Amino acid sequence: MSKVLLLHGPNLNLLGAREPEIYGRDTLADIDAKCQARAEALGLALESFQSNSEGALLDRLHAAAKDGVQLVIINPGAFTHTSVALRDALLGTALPFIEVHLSNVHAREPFRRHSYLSDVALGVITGFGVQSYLMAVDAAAARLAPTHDR
Ligand code: CA2
Repeated sequence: MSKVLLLHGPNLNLLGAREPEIYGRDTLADIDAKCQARAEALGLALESFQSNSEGALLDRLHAAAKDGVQLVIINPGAFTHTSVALRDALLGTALPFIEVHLSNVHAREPFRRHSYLSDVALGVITGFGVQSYLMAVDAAAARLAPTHDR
């Protein structure tokens, strides 16, 4: 079974409580459960992890690479726009990854238009709420299938 890691960055543990007009009403636990169900249906083993700490996210990526994780789905939260360290960890571990965002980062403040990760991601899904994550799980399954269409 292919192993996929779902990583959530800072403040995403607050989902469901505030700013539902931007981020929707699902809690992080709801999102994890929906992704887990989709992954299971597609034959993927999915683990998820959230941290508000950049170092903890880097350590989880390093562990994932050693642990045979084949693909990462990541919502880096605000670290998207700030973190060279996260970019270096993703490149350094050589883990292929899909960047996801709940909101459309291109339709918000100008500083959200720049990502330190997008140019080295397999792809970016932004603006579809919880569907962004589910589309990423579908894309991961397609990518990890023995013969995938490019
Ligand atoms: O749209 C996304 O998924 C973001 O990655 C969310 C980040 C933001 O910094 C990115 O630009 C886009 C923020 C996550 C904060 O989540 C909250 C949830 C509820 C209440 C407050 C913040």
